[in-house]
Amino acid sequence: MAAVCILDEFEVHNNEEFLKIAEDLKPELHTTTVKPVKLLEHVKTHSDEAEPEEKGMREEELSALPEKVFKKDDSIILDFGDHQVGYVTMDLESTGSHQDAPLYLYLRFAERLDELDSDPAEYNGWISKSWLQQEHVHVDVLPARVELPRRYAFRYMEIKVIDVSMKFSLVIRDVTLKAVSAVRQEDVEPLAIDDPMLRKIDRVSVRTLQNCMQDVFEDGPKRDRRLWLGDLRLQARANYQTFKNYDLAKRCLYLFAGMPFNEGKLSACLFLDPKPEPDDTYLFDYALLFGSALLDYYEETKDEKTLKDLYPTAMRQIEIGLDYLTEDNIVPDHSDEFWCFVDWGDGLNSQAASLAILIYSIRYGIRLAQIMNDEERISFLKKNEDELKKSAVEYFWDEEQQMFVSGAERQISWATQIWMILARVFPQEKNRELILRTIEVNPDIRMVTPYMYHHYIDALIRSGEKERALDEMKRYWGGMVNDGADTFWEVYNPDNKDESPYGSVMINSYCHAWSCTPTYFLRKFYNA
Ligand code: RAM
Repeated sequence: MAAVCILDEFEVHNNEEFLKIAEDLKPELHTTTVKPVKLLEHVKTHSDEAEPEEKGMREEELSALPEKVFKKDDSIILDFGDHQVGYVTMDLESTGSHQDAPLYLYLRFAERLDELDSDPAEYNGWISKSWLQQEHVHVDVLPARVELPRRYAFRYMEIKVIDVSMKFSLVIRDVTLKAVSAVRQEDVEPLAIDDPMLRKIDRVSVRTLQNCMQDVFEDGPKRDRRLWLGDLRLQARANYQTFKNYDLAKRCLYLFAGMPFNEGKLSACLFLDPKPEPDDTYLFDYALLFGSALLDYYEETKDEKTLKDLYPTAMRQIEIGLDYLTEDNIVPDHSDEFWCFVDWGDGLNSQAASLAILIYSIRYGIRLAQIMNDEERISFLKKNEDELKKSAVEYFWDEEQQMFVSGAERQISWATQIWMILARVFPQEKNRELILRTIEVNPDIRMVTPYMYHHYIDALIRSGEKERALDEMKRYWGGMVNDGADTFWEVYNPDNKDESPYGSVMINSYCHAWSCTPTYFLRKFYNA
């Protein structure tokens, strides 16, 4: 389990003007009515020993649903055809004698069919099991229209009858979903690339993004359903190439800048309800990357008012980052805390990557300062950039191994090399050699999240390895497609498909914003 860094003192300084701008940009959600496309049933046959034996699934047309009569322990799985986010209504009736007892149902919602094979009662991860999408529902009087109050993220809905009575049975007349999103799929231009796998990857990316675009850019509509700064930066990039909903990006940037804490730090994530509030979690890298998200937004929109409003916040994050430097001009090693995210990999030492992310953020800061004609800041940042690049080489470059190391144990990881490449500590040709060497050496400390893979693909493209970047996208995101993804996942480690940062894959999110960026790469760098 990651040690959670809870701040001793946490003082929020709301900027009401910024929060008002964000509130005024709150989107009206589009709604779509969706019906299941088919029914799935576990087929149970009896062997000679009379032991029931699972023999896979039987598929049926949706039209068979109202004809079915459900007794105690009967169940059915409704397949909604694609990943959905929204609100479910069920029309239920009884058949037989008068309903002489409440109907008692168990409902489960799953993003992937496999999830239904697991038992939530066995969940023992370290984050709340309340995220598991399941309900127990009593219905006292039938017929009834049951409107479930919660929003679910799912493709499959399982309905199990815990009990009816000996005298009546259940009939499910209809189940309907009101799907919600801030954007509509039809507003996205088709991808102008013929490769069928890349087209699939693009389609799944766009669906992932759409289902995460709600009141804000959520990280995952199943979990955590909130606005994380690191996720926002990547979602916004994908959004600029697809839905182009600039208002939602602007709203999220103002929300972060509207709720700094302590000496001006940005929180790693925000809650929206009952009212906007920052989480008491600071992540060094996420806060620094605010400037990169702001520059992306400005380059897309040329919205000078927003740039002017939010520029001081971006600069403050860099100053705070610089304040952490040791006498040796490096970032201290906080790898035993949840302090600099980088990736969810077990045992990853993030010290060198933290420094690289600081250098990367300074480069973005310089570009912002240039647009603002802020000469003083430009020279201050350039000086720091040069010095930090020197200390990165001095402390973390291992001449013998020709790779960057991190922490007292001199750990070699994929993440460290990738962030040093993105920080442009070396010129492009040397970066290209480094990324190729990393691929060849394949350090044991691997990447596990699509968030880190995004930066890997970025590093390949920036090092002039565009074709290889395409192959790697096909291998990684294509791997999820081949494993049945309708939307891309929070965690995908091709070497360990049961990987979960939380102690159980049951709680992993299978529609996760930070995984949607192939559409950004494909449309920005490869579209005809
Ligand atoms: C998880 C979420 C989120 C991410 C953080 C660091 O809780 O998956 O997307 O940004 O980790």
